[in-house]
Amino acid sequence: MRALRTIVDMSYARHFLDFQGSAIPRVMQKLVVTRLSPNFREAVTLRRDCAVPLPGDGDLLVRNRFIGVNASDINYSAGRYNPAVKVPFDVGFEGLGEVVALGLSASSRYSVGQAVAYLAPGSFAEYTVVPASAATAVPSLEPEYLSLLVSGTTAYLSLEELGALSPGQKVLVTAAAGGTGQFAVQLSKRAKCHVIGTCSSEEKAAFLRSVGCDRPINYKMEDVGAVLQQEYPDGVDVVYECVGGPLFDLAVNALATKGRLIIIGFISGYQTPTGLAPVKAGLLPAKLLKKSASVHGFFLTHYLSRCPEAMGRLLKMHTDGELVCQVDLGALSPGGRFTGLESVFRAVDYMYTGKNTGKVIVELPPSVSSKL
Ligand code: NAP
Ligand code: X1H
Repeated sequence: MRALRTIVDMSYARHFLDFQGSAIPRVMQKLVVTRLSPNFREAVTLRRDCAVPLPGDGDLLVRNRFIGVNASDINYSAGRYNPAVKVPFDVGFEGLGEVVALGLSASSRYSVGQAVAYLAPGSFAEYTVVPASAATAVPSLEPEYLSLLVSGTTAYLSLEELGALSPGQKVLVTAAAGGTGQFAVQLSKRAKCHVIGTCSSEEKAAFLRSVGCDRPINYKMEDVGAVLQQEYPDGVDVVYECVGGPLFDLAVNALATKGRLIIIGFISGYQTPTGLAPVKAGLLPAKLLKKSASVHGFFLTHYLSRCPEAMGRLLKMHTDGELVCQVDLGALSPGGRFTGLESVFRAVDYMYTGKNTGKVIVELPPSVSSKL
């Protein structure tokens, strides 16, 4: 009944609606793409006078408490997802917060006050309207749960659909200490594989060891190609490839007979004008043929129907203490913890200087998001 009343009140007297002591305001802040560019600071503007949106029948209105930063936020702000897109448009793929209002048909599965994580556009805002089908109930408002949503499910589903992992196989993960790489490492260990992970610092290498990575390679200190040739002369069976460019070429060369390389992304190219990270593709057909090896692309959007199942499995592993969800809220970044929408800019910069360990997450404290 409370849910029904809430949506009715939302429509007619939004300003006066009371949710557990804090009103839903009429206006809010959000980040908006105002100019297409992969330079996030040039592309995106913080707007302070936006109307708080109303949920439709099948929707939730979520007050965001944590928002997830993804490498591809800059592909989105560059208009690469949809070259026909017109500015202004909302940005941010995922968030975690509490349901503050909801539509009638959404009230059969969700209720006001519930903690949810969601995968839907426009999360870089104080409030976001989310289709109920894009949300997952989570036990509490902890940022760790948000790391599972895109980053965790990407690793889970890509390795399950395309990895064909079996015990004893060798798995190479690039950007292994990052948001999604950390899960690829742990899920591969869980499948009893030998895991090699590339990263850019000794701190990240130590983190990788702590989550079971057998052979962290700090590419600032060691030559990745040489390590792979000397220590893995028979090659690696699976590559979870996030970086692109020269690292992609090294990974292709390192594939074992019947090896599978999964293209998760190519972050080393995203800041360039084309967004691409060139590889030596000319030799690729011959290299793959000689080894009966294969290269697969994986894009989470094409596997959304399997996300609830993946999220359920990952949540259980985490609750059972079998999966570390490393989150990076910027405590060690220049300028400190990422708090408030204005700090999304710093969080993107931080990711692109390669400093993050785990999933980059920005907190929107309740005092900020409930301000009238
Ligand atoms: P992330 O791995 O947490 O952060 C980026 C990491 O990549 C950095 O810490 C750095 O680690 C490395 N890096 C950053 N800039 C780089 C550059 N210019 N050149 C080389 N390495 C750089 O980010 P994420 O959001 O989880 O994304 C990782 C990859 O997964 C991206 O390619 C992203 O597009 C992809 N992804 C794909 C899907 C999908 O559906 N296919 C879903 C989620 C993410 P080190 O230098 O220590 O390696
Ligand atoms: C409809 O399918 C797609 C797939 C990818 C539409 C757009 C893209 C895209 O913009 C991406 C993308 C998305 C997610 C991700 O994790 C990585 C990437 S890389 C990328 C892209 C980069 C440069 C381009 O010129 C084209 C696409």
